[in-house]
Amino acid sequence: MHQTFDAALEINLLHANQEGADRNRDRFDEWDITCLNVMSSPGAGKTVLLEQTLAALNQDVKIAIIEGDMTTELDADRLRKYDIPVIAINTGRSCHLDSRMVAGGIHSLEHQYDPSLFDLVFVENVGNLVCPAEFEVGEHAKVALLSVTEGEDKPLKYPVMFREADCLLITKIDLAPYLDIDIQRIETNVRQINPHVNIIPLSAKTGSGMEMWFNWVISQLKTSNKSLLVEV
Ligand SMILES: Nc1nc2c(ncn2[C@@H]2O[C@H](COP(=O)(O)OP(=O)(O)O)[C@@H](O)[C@H]2O)c(=O)[nH]1
Ligand SMILES: [Mg+2]
Repeated sequence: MHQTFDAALEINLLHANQEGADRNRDRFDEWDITCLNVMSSPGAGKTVLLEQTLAALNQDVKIAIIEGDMTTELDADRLRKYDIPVIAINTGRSCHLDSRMVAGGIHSLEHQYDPSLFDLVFVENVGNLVCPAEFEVGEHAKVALLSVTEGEDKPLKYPVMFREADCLLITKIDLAPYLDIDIQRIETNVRQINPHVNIIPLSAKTGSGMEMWFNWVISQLKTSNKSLLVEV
């Protein structure tokens, strides 16, 4: 009995969230903004990735960030150093951003800036490999990170995240020589769940693979400027 009630509640919750996500996406579309939802377990390298992406693309692409964190603004403060709008959202006890919270972020952005000036909004989701994958926020594409320190089996154990991802970044590959990890095995496990996902192994520390990532980001822009593509 309880289970039926819980299942119905969950369906309603996800349905309401989806409606909110569609409204958020309509807003982004109105302003020709591409929104990318960046997700991973805590510590996989989301904020470092965004810092380096800002350093590389900020001159040519107008970027804003919606930064989700349970309690602090530590990541938001790291990203504010790049002199771009960073809207911090504290989710409290919730382990993911939902579309209502991101609608609040869009509202703040709209209130403080002219949103039509922006090309790209990154959402850094709360560090969690499960819940964020189930709650769309109005993104145009989902980016999942899996660091080599997390193990080859994670795509099989947390399939929703890896099924939903449009782009999978295998991060911290500079650490692979020190670990008992087979990057090819990670790729094979991901492809079992999501055969056509774009997979980019990279290291924010050595820079390896970063240009492929920047090119993928540029390819997602509505106002795509091919001259920004980097030769790899
Ligand atoms: N060795 C190595 N460390 C990294 C790399 N990317 C991130 N880190 C480190 O991983 C830790 C967590 O990174 P952070 O970006 O805060 O992860 P987040 O919690 O997913 O936002 C930090 O100590 C980073 O310096 C990488 O490519 N190589
Ligand atoms: Mg972070």
